[in-house]
Amino acid sequence: MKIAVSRTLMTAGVVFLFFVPAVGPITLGTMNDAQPSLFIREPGQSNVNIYSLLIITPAVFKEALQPLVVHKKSIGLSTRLVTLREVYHQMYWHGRDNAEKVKYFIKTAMEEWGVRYVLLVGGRSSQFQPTWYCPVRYVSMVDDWDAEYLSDLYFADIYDSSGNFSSWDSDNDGIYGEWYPGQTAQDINIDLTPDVAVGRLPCRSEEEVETMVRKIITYETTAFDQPWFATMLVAAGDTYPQTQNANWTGPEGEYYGNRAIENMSGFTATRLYTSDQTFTDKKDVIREFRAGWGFVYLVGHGSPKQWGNNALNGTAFVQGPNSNDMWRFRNKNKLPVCVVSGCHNSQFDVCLRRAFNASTRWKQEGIPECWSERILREPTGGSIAALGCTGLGYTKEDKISFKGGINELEGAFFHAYGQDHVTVLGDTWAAAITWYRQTYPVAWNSSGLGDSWIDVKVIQSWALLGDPSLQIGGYPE
Ligand SMILES: [Ca+2]
Ligand SMILES: [Ca+2]
Ligand SMILES: [Ca+2]
Repeated sequence: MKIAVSRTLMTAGVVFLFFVPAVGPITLGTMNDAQPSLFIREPGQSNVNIYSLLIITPAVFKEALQPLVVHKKSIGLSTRLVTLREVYHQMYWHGRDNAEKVKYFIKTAMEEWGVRYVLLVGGRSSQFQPTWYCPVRYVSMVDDWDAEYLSDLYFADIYDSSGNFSSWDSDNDGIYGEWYPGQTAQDINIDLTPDVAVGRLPCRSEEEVETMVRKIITYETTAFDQPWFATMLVAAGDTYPQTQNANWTGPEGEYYGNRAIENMSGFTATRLYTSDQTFTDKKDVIREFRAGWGFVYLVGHGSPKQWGNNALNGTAFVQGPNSNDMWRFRNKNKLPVCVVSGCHNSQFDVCLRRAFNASTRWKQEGIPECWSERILREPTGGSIAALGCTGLGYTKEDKISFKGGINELEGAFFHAYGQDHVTVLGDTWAAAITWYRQTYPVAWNSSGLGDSWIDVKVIQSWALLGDPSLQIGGYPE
């Protein structure tokens, strides 16, 4: 009888033994739905470079993702697709809920396969029930707007600073990332540094998956050396009017836009700024978007539906494109990486049900998809990826120290790409978060809503919607 013994899969101390006789798999102490381990390795076999990219998806999207798997393999990126059913079978003994099972699976896949990039496929599966195609993690960093918000960083911060599984729930009560206003953190010492690059395609139908697969394949095979790629569009304004606070001098959004441009060596930039009235209406952004850009950076204020910024000194709010305008871009296959700076633009749990509640309707959460989801899957153009906030986007103006905030994190992203040449999208995302994490150490015993609390929210809420293994600028033929 051939006996294969997997490594201890997880930290819970349960050795998962698989005996594999001729008649098929029999497992020790598991239920009858247990399956052979995906992680069996031969004695002495070192297989830590087996797969670079792990795609986790519900079975319903598996077929639509096959062309992406074929494409990734064809460009030399070893890729493994697993369904959530397989994940839950493999992690039968691990994880208190489905999101934690996914996280344990990612940990095992890193250790047994050498996975570096994880693509989560699936958004909400209902506009009326709180159900998902692929699990999400809410964190309880409560402020007077967000009782909780989504954090995909949870799936990337696998290890704590001691190398142990990072649960984000140190008090072990099944509520994650708890830090309430005016109190010290209940879930402390969360590492927050990514150990693997994680992105999500928050798709809700096979058709949306097909659109994203087509966009990714087209981008990676055609963007290389194209003149449009070496260009960057920035739209911004006076995020904080000085009329409201003497410290809020000058147009902050434009300042950060200029800094991003300075970091993007070799890129030709176009600025649409409210201060010189090149940005006075959303038509200005829509018109320019059509030309196609390597990067688009929109710096201002947002909601799940809208984005814009103030005219100088806050004399008026200039609306930029909202989620109903994406079809107007018509930039076809010239797809930018879009960094949208504002509150809630990437709040990908919005749904129609929230239109029936006065508070969530007022917050513009009663819509079928958020701004970043919409631009990501627009079939006639839009973007190849969207980076933005799932909650309130705190800036340095919200901090006592007057340093850091979401704009600094975005700047680190452009610095990582333009100066440090980190060209795989998920790595660029991770580099920015890692820089921020190191630059602004967290005091977990400080008060909720204070500077450390803000720093935690800034990096937890900054979601990468897109393929983390995307080669920015595509591959040469
Ligand atoms: Ca970590
Ligand atoms: Ca907790
Ligand atoms: Ca200002």
